[in-house]
Amino acid sequence: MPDASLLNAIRSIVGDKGMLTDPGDTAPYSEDWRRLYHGRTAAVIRPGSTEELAAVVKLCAETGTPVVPQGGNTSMVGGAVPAEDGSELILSTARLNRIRDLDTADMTLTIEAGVTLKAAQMAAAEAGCLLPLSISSEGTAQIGGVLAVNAGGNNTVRYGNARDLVLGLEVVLPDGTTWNGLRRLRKDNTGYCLRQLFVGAEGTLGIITAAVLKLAPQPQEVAVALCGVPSVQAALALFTRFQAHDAASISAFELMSGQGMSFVLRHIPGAVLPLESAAPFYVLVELATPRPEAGLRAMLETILETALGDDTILDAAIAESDAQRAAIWKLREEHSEAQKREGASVKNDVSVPVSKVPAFIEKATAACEKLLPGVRVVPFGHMGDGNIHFNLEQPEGSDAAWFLAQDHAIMDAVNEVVREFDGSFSAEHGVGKLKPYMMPDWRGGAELALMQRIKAAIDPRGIMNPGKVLP
Ligand code: 2HG
Ligand code: ZN
Repeated sequence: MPDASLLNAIRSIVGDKGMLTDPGDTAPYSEDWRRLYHGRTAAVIRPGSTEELAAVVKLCAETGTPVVPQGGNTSMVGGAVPAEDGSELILSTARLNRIRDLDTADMTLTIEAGVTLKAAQMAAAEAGCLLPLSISSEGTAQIGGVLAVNAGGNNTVRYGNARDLVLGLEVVLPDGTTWNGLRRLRKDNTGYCLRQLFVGAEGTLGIITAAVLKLAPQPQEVAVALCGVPSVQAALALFTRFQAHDAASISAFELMSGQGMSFVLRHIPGAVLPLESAAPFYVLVELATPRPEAGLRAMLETILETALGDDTILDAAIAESDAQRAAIWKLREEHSEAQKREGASVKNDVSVPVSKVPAFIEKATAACEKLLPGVRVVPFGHMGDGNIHFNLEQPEGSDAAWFLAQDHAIMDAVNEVVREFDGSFSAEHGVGKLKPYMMPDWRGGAELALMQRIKAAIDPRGIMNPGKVLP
């Protein structure tokens, strides 16, 4: 348990404004967004610089005090919550929030871990560039956490995951040493690629304090449409059609279900379906190009007209303004919030090969309905990259605690189908505290053993985000 002398020593490093100890102040940091985990901590430490953060970690290393790195605390898998026994300190990166450099010739952005993804996107846009990473929680999620979990999101189909955007990193290691790997080179073949070790490690190997990210040219033309489709198979056929026309212009291809959309329309103020009638499934397609006058809008219309003609889609609305574009995106991005307001849910952030998405959804739906009659299946997500949020909402009128107690049975049933299609049990949310028990089954043998050896080598005392990722 962190004692008073350690807390005083930390206070002398970060000052009063860098430390919260009142239980009322630390409570919001100690529980996750989904309110699945309720931890406790003696202090939330908010260093104002990498040097301060490193000095705090050094003290923690010397005293064997475990730390939980935390950014915007938007994890869906409890990745940033402390243990219930109060033994762990929370190390928040929120005050490391400077943009250190933006270079339009190198097309790089060098930023500190506490900058929100939204602020980073805006900084890029002001310079006429695009930071091509977009996730529903981008207003709150911070770059450090986004990289620590290797977030994916809406634009993976075009630009890859967070991992693909990282050129360099600055990391405070578990012994308090700072590794400055903030290089901005496009080619750098010098041994093991250490930065990729920390991306996706979910804070179990060290704390990312700054990063160099790749920028892309800002789109000059963007076209967005919402389509009602009769089935997931039809959504896949539509995707294939866009790919055949101009794969490089697809910047998002998102799937929603009639069930999920009904929750959004019920719970999210201002949400309106811009189609004549409800559909079994929906697709949000976004095309974008940095080339001016590329004729994207015309291409979108042509493809959708053909698709209407042969019943691949039932209906479509093309956004005519920025406001309409935002309104269509809102229908997709508010899915998590709407599901939360509807009641208790069990989430399965899974991926399968894109071609298998329809069969996966069909089989997983049947498996869940058999396991729990009345359960409401809410599949949605990033169809263009094969990442489906195969979420389940509690049966209407059922008890939330009873439903949540079945989470392992539900996740196991879904994962069985995921395995059949050679997918992954965690596509973009990470492993966190929720899924380490799945690791031996999915990543057992040489793979898990290697991960455990890496963990032991870099964090021999096991003080970095204990209980996360590894079983
Ligand atoms: C999204 O795509 C997020 O909106 C959250 O990854 C998904 O709530 C979820 O399961
Ligand atoms: Zn997602």
